[in-house]
Amino acid sequence: MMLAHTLRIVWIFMFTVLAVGGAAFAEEPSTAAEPAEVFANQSHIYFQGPDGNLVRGYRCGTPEPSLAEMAAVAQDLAQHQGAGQRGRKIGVPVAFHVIYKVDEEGHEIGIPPNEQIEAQIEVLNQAYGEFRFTLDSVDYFEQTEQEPWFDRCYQQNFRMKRALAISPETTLNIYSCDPHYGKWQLLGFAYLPWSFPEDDYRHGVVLLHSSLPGGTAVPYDEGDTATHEAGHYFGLLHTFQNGCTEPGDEIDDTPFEATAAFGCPEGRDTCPQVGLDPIYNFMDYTDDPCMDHFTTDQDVWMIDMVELYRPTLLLN
Ligand SMILES: [Ca+2]
Ligand SMILES: [Ca+2]
Ligand SMILES: [Ca+2]
Ligand SMILES: [Zn+2]
Repeated sequence: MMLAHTLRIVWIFMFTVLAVGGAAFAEEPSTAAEPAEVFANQSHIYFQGPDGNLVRGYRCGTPEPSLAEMAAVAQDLAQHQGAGQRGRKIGVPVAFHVIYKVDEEGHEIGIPPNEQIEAQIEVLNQAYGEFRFTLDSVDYFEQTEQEPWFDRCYQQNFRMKRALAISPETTLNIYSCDPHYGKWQLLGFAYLPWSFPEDDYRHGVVLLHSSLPGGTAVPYDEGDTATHEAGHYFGLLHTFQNGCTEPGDEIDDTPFEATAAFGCPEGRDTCPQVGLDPIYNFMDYTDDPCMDHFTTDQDVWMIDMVELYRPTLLLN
């Protein structure tokens, strides 16, 4: 691939990070929202595990914004003199962090092939009309007893990111690992752009390593988990946010949807408002072969959110 020569492969060994980690984070909350709240109303999904058996889990662990939070965003937006269309794509350098473990027999678990990482960047570029993603760096972190961030990259995601994040104000940090909530596997999660300042290490996208394009997590194996989670990173909400009630997902050209759609339920229509459910949209919960686009208004919304909350990205 043409980007291969630009890769900086940085091996981060356990003790270099231990020196930075340690005691400082004991009182830090593990996640921004109570996990019980995030998953309270979610239906399970099933997908293929590495051994071919079905795994039960959740599609997305991104915390939903409250109505008060959305009102504040709407107010920011109303005062915003956005250009709306910029005429050129916004550059988004990606720092890709591979978190893995070594099992008792010495096998490395959770290291995606380089081709999958490069294919993931390509999937993002195909999905996003307004952004141009480039793979800026790839680094590898082997989990330790003290820093078990392959198995516990959800619970300890703030500690992990604090140790590994690279320039969050100019760079999209993506972490691949094995996120769980209790016994449930997560495909991925992110935080909305107004959740923290733009240079906060807690931003970024965390992915199940086998959700990369060509991974084993069928039917979530086209890399659309990253597309979906990056959508949250750029401020998009789920298409079923607020159900059939205003303001929905804040996007005019995505029809209201009562609940998340799974699989690919053609013709689904769960809200009385005009339009079929947006089941092909990247911000629903359908299978990767089903979801295939963002809408024009979602593109405009993401640019507005970058202008409001990630202005430093515009300097790339
Ligand atoms: Ca909508
Ligand atoms: Ca409808
Ligand atoms: Ca797809
Ligand atoms: Zn989501």
